[in-house]
Amino acid sequence: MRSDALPISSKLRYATAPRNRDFTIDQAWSTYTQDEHDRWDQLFVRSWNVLQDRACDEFLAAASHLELSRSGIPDMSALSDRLASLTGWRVVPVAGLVPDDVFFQLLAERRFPAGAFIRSAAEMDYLEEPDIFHDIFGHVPLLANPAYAAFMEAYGKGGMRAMARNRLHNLARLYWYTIEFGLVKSPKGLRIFGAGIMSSTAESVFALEDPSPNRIEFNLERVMRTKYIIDDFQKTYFVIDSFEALLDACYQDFGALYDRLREGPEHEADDMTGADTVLSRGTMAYFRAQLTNRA
Ligand code: HBI
Ligand code: FE
Repeated sequence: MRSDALPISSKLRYATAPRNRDFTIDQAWSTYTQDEHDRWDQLFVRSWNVLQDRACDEFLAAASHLELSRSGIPDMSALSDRLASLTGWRVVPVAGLVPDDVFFQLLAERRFPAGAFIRSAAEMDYLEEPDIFHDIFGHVPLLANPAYAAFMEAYGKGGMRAMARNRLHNLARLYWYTIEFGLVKSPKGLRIFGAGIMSSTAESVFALEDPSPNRIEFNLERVMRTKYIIDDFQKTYFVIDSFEALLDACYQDFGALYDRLREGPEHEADDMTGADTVLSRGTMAYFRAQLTNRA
């Protein structure tokens, strides 16, 4: 290699690495370049500052306790030892998105798959496939919370049943509106707990402070009936009372619920229904401006 040649992207490096039957790979931590470690540090500092007084206390406390920091990409094995001593969860390296059934099997075993690659310098604000910053910074701290940890394991176990009953799209909406984009009440006001929000500084501000989106109290069936947006901020954020309350609402056989979901309405991402407990009705101003910009 010429000394001025670009190093192979970390995404490609892992995509071509040998893979185990459960889709896990070797993180090969010593192969990260200084640039890649620096990119983690930049992402970390930026998010950490924005998330003070925006992320839920459980997230901030656990991130510190697990020693997530501005000192380079974490070694998943050492991080897993710290996490496992709290809730038994481990974080395992994968090359990228894994098939749904593999994903559910890993969660059912309290193993969270994390992309081993880090985004390129051109993708600091937006990327399509979850990288190590999203997966570790966004998802891992709350796996230290016992109720959240139990919810994720139950989600993995429920995934197989949802697939067998053709209701995966409904279950995926639950994951989306809680684990990825959920808000939680706190004595000091609404706080972020969703990993998709945590790993985006722009959405961390938008989700809590912008007048555009709806903020509605979490209701399991309502959420499972609601479509979502994958390429922009959410039009509706659902708000849970606590991780215990989320676990309680979902710790049931979803069979009867899946039967009901075969009929009745599907809601658009910005719909409101008469049964909603609305915390703030969005103006949707941001989304109208987007339409104009894109036209
Ligand atoms: N694989 N690595 C990885 N990470 C995910 O979040 C993930 C996945 N495969 C499937 C998947 N998510 C979703 O289809 C489920 O949440 C439904
Ligand atoms: Fe995620």
